[in-house]
Amino acid sequence: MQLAEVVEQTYGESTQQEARYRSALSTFAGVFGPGPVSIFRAPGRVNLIGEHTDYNHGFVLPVAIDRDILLLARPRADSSVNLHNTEPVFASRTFAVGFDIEPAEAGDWSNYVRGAAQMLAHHIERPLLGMDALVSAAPPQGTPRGAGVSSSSALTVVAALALAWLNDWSPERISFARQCSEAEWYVGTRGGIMDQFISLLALPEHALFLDCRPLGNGDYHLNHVPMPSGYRVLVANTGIRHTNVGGEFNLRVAACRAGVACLRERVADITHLRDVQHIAWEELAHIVPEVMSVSQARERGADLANLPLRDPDALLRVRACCRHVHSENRRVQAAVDALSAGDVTRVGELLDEAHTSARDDYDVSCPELEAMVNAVKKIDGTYGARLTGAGWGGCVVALVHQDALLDVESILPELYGASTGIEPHVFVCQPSSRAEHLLTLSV
Ligand code: NG1
Repeated sequence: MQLAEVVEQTYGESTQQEARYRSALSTFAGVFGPGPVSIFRAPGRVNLIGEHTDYNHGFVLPVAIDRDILLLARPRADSSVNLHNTEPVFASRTFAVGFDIEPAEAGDWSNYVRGAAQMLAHHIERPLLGMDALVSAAPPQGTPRGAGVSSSSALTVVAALALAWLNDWSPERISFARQCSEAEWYVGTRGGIMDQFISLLALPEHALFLDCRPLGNGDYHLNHVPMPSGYRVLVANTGIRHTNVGGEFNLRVAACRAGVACLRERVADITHLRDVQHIAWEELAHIVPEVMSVSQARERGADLANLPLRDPDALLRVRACCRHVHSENRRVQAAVDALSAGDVTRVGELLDEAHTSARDDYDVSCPELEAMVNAVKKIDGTYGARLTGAGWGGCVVALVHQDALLDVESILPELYGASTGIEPHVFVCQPSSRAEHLLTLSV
């Protein structure tokens, strides 16, 4: 197949995308010389609904977005990985594939590729070939960074996919997605599985229902849910960068684990809030105290090991946090039903309820997220609006009818800017396809 055909198959007709690929190919030839080159891509994602459920073994419903990372690669005869980036702020890097790859300094872009390479070295039981590789991830077609659309996981996935393919290793996708999520721990965060799963398993025009509870055999229950035609996914970045390394994220995790300890009174041996999902909340609420301190939660038997918590007197809003997780899991299931029935109005209501629950029960909103949600709601043709990702900043997600796209792109930044003084980054996307090797050609 020719490049133009592959690009059209992946994005629909797009002269910008074709120009982006041609420019990356010519940069590759300039940096690494003429010869064969293989092209890989991995999409970023946005979570439609299912927030703070993944680490409670609950449900999520992400979509892959049509903003992706390209990696162009040629295998080497040795184990070196030579990395070049089309954006000059990301300096070129070299390392050797192996069991124990030395990390670059914290925050360095190459660490995502190092993590992927080290993971593969542990899974492929033979010496691995390295690669000469060019990464192209610049917006607008690339995944924006720090915008809550998981550009980091897309880089991990595309690097792992390329190295696996160049080394003739074709793993089964679900276990590969799990391996990629573990590969990302290399950079020092202990994230969940959602981002790598959606990047590797997405279908065009579908969301992915993912049950984050592993089945005994290492498998997961997942289900592709068709998105209604004529609608797009709106992602509106507040411009407030959130970080999960501050103490608040861990306090929410601790509140859930405290809830688990208390709920053992009702169901012995439970390990995650997921284990009480089948019981009506009204039967559970009184078992969970409204508030507990970190030290009270420990005394009650909460498993807070490996969770850095600075202040033993910090208060955990245990009942409200557990209520959020319980109700959110049910909303995810209801959203799957509504999407499958093409009932966009119902999906919008569920997104709105999810936002209220995240704000009032989980307490993870902030004034800018509220301003963005309110601004989105003022535009006809939008359905629901909720914070997506951990909260405290980042993005709002909504569904939008295709007839309202122009309004969204012009009016939304004005409305949000007027109430916050911040110029937001707003984009509309179509659910995209999974990470793939697209083509091998000569330059
Ligand atoms: P974001 O804020 O998109 O990085 C974080 C967690 C997710 C999930 C959400 C809340 C990491 C890397 N990511 O997402 O796994 O828990 O918060 O739903 O920890």
